[in-house]
Amino acid sequence: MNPSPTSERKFSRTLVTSALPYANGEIHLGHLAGAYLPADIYVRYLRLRGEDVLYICGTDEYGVPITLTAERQGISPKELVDRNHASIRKSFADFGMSFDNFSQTSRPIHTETSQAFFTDLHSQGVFRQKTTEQFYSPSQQRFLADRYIEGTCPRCNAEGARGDQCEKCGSSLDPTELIEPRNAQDGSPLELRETTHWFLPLGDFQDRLIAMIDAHPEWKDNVKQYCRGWFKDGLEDRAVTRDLGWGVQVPLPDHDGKVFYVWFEAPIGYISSTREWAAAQGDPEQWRKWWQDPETRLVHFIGKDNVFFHAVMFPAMLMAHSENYVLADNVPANEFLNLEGQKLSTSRGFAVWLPEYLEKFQADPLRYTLARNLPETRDMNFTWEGFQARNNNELGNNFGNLINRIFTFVHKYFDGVVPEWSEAMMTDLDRQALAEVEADLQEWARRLGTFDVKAAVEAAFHAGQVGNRYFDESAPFKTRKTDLERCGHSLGVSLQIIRMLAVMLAPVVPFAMEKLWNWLGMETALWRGGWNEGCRPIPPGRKLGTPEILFPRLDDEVIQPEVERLKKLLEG
Ligand code: B3M
Ligand code: ZN
Repeated sequence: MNPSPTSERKFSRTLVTSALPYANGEIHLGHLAGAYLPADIYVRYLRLRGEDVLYICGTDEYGVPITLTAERQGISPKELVDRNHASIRKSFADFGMSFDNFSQTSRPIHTETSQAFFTDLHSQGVFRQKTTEQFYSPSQQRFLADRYIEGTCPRCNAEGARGDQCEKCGSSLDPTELIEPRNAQDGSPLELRETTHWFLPLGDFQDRLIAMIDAHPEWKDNVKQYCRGWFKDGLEDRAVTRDLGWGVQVPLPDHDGKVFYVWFEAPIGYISSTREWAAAQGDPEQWRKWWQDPETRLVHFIGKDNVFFHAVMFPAMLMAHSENYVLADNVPANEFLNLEGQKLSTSRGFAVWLPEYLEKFQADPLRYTLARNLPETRDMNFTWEGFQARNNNELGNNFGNLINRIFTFVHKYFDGVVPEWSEAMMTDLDRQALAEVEADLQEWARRLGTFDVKAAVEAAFHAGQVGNRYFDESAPFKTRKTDLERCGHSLGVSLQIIRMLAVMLAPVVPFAMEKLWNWLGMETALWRGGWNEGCRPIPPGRKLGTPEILFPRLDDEVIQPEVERLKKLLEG
């Protein structure tokens, strides 16, 4: 049987994080396919294997986009993030995301943790201070972030270009390039004033970061390529403070109202969420076992746009800290998910939002559809038609139908009790089917161990096909009339295939597989080492539960309205 996922690397526990979603709006399919579903499948796999795993996340609640949204809605940033945190937490829970803790970076524990982290680096003299000129608004008596500045685009002369980008010609800009820069909110003139910020000298850590990447040839090519590109250009100093109102205040007497740059404190949010979890366990210091013990394997699940902050900036921060932190053992970053062949666009509402999806559909079909088509090495595409096909043809016909036929036969002809089946009665057909599914189970475990979720689910799908083929060829619907003993034996063999399918599908479609696990009368808790029992034969004589339809069909009348909705958005 496969060695445990962490034993090859001499780790005794795994700490898994998913990128903290901005509390600026809802979760959509692109988020799920990127940093969340693959992580949840991996964490559930480790729990199935009885591994010691902690899954940490929470909402990322600072940054300019959040203050812009709050101002547009006429509420405070705190009201906005609290409302969105609650909605994101609920939709994640309903989708089956099995976090051990889901915190908020606007909570006091994060302020305390990130300020202590900054103070440690500052007291070591890690930061460089630089004075630069920034736009100051006399009318609002504050420095303005790029998004709060507008003017005439120097490239295309369009009005209303923003300090960071011109929407008209797409040029990325520096605010000082704008013609007649002014306050985007009240149109008042601006003036350039000096301001001093603290910078993390990333170049000082470049050699250690290169050594870290080189020590992990198993990391995905996209991640290694991005990093090597940044190293080739030479890592520059990175500001860790901003002149903003909403953020974690710089804990220095001369902070002058400055706050941390969101990407400095957000990754520290993984640590504060772990501290919050440890305190809730009644053992506040336990967080150190997860972050400062070399036997912890740290894995960050993210989207490709977050590689710099997880493979360069955060590791450099951890290296700089005076205490020994573990560094990421892997950063499996996914590419992007497109929708009906188009790029997702939250600004145009061209997305499938998780709360709206869950109002009409179950979580399992979406988990399965996304898992079968994850953007692991290149951007992938979601279509409603494909979703319907995966649900009806694969979940329904391949798995659901097989499970239902076997349970129905056992209930109808063997009183719902696992029939006599034995080694002595095995035929080549029986042995071949079991060997193929056992090989699929091994492949499934191997693939999940290297974060190849899509290939792991493919192995489970193949096992379902073998199960269906075996049922048809062993033909219990015939042998029940001619040789009831043979009929019982083949149903017993089919139930061994079903228990292995239950293990393989559990991380992907947990809601359905928890039901199946109970119907099979399994004694071990599925998510606390269910793998061991799932790999042992189900003996004759065990009473089986009564099945129900696990994956209801989805007909055109529920799919078409979703297709039409997106078409209307595209037509504009
Ligand atoms: N809030 C997610 C994003 O860039 C960002 C991740 C923070 S992880 C510390 O969409
Ligand atoms: Zn322009």
